[in-house]
Amino acid sequence: MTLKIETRSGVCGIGDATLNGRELAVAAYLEQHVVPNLIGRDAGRIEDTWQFLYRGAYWRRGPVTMTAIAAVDVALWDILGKMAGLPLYRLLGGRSREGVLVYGHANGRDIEEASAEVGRYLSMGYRAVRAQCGVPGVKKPYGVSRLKDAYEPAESELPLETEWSTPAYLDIAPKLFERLRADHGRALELLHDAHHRLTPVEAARLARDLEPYRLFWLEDATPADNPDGFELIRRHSVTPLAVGEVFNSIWDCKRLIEGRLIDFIRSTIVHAGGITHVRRIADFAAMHQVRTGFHGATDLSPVTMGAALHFDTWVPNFGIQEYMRHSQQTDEVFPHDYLFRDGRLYCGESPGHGVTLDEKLAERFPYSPKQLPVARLEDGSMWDW
Ligand code: CS2
Ligand code: MG
Repeated sequence: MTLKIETRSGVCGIGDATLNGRELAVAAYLEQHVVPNLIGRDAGRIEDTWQFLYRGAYWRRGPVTMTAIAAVDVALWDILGKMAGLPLYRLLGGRSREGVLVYGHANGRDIEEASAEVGRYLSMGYRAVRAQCGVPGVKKPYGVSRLKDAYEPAESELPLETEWSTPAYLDIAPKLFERLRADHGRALELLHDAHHRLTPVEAARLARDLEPYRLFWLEDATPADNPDGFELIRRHSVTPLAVGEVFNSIWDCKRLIEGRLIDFIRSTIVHAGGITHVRRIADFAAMHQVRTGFHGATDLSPVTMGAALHFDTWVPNFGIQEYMRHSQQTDEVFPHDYLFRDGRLYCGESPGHGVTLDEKLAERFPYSPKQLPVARLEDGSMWDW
């Protein structure tokens, strides 16, 4: 879902509005409730427009609202860059680093295959890799996909039913990382995503069991709806923790950050109110030694990737950026100037965020609704996917 804003003088900016599996809700929110408020406004009043859309709606926060606001915000920053003739990172305050460290996803049906995939990522030049593997006895476990470069878990019109077994997972996950360190050494950065499936005490056990393998982070160890759970994990382990891809506001992050209950904040531009809001989150995180680690699965569009890379190039407390490659079709629909070299992404120097939209080509790919899977325990109980 892409929003295009055009000024009276003919300058265009684009913003990503993709909320995977709930796309049309954001489209309706934009079309019916946001766009009529934008007509005739000064495109340069980015902060005021943000406040207008956030405070002015009375109903605050939530993924649909914050994704819609993000789309407007990113499109306006893009316009500002084009009007100033400057790349976005320069508008934010200039370069803090040359390139942006990224991680890709290696996964396999078993430990053997996952380790071979990590090797493949290393040979592509990656310095950091997220690793996931199959769980014995579990059909369609999280993170093991047919696609090896992209990551598109929303596969069917109605949610795919998948299975989950926490005991089997807690048994295999440390074995995976033991093997990865044995096969690939200590220099590589390794990451892992538990995708919200553990209770706090289970997450504490996993974080502790993974300590010998020095993870860069353990992600979404337990659902963050209740941030208190992270205190329990912290009491038992020094494995760094990352959280926040499903957050949409600084208020979701506040307690976790100020309590130093996490090490990396994952909330990214498209789902957390755009550059204007994520900048506040990053500054707040910096005060508590928490670094950024933006979500960057392929179900976030190249527009979000482009904007995130400018942000990552500027933000002082940068940690890492997730990077899965979009399909060739997606790359063609969204021409962009960022590039990957030796494990890092480099944003370009074109004005704005450097990503454009080929509207003619996009017409060739009509919307086909897909929802994310759901997960159930072996006895049929609904679980977190
Ligand atoms: C995942 C996401 O990349 C990640 O860390 O947790 O890919 C997530 O599953 C999807 O973006 C959901 O649409
Ligand atoms: Mg994740």
